[in-house]
Amino acid sequence: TAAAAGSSGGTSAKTITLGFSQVGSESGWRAANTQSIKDSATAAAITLKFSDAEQKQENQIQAIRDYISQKVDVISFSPVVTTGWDTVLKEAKAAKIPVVLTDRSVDSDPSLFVTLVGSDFEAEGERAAHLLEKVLALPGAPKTVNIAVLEGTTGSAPAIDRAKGFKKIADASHPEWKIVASQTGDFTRDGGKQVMAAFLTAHPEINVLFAHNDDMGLGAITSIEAAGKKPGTDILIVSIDGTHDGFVAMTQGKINAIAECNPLLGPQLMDTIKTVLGGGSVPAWIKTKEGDFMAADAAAALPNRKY
Ligand code: GYE
Repeated sequence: TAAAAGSSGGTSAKTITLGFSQVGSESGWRAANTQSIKDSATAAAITLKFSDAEQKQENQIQAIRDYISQKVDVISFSPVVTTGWDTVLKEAKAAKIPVVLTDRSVDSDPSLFVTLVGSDFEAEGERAAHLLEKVLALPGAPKTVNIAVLEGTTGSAPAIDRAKGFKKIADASHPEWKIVASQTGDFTRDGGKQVMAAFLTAHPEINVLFAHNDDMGLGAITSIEAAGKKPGTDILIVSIDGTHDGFVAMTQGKINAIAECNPLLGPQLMDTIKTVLGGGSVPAWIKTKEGDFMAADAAAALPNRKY
């Protein structure tokens, strides 16, 4: 009846429109994350407006402003860096559009967003350090440990927190670990390749590489081989993510261990959005479960990897 149609209020299944601003297309992890978000929005019958910020904060701020003016129901984004978000988050709040962060967090007043769906990066840094302990306990491992670090994007939550977690374990238990070089490779293969080439020239004593993601580790492998050294043997490598290509490099013995960071956040994100828009409450941080892998486990695990 007309009356029923007119009073469709609260319980009706209005289609949700989500405005999502992605970091960029910098890595294999990111490609899997983007696919997961697109697939799970379709599966959840959520209309997705998607934009790629090409690793630039100003592009993300612009995308968020566009979503506010388009009056989307909810905004989600993975912030490139941790700082500089207060103004635009306040604009979303004033427009009564909830913001659900995913993957990376911000350094802002926590009342400006509803929750974060993503990983514990500091724990990942600690796990990478513990994996390095295991790698260094294998036969033939060096006793003098000269570490090169390929950092993620400067100012990003995963770069800050992975460095912090790794340092925590190194400082607490490993006076024999020396970080001889540490620089950003921007989470890209090319960045890892370029920076590692420079490291190898300046610091021929490097015998361990901690890469904040697999892609930079894979780029570094190219430079290590070009310098006539054997990745995984002359230079031990531990990285983070657990992408398909990272696992392949482990099966080849070129990466020694990987701390997994799960990019398949889409289903949890869509569930969270539905709960939030339905008036339900959610925890301040919805953490992702992840595993640790040594090269010896890689061949058995590879067929079951989802990204
Ligand atoms: O590790 C890296 C990507 O924010 C967890 O971003 C993510 C990181 C991931 O570029 O590969």
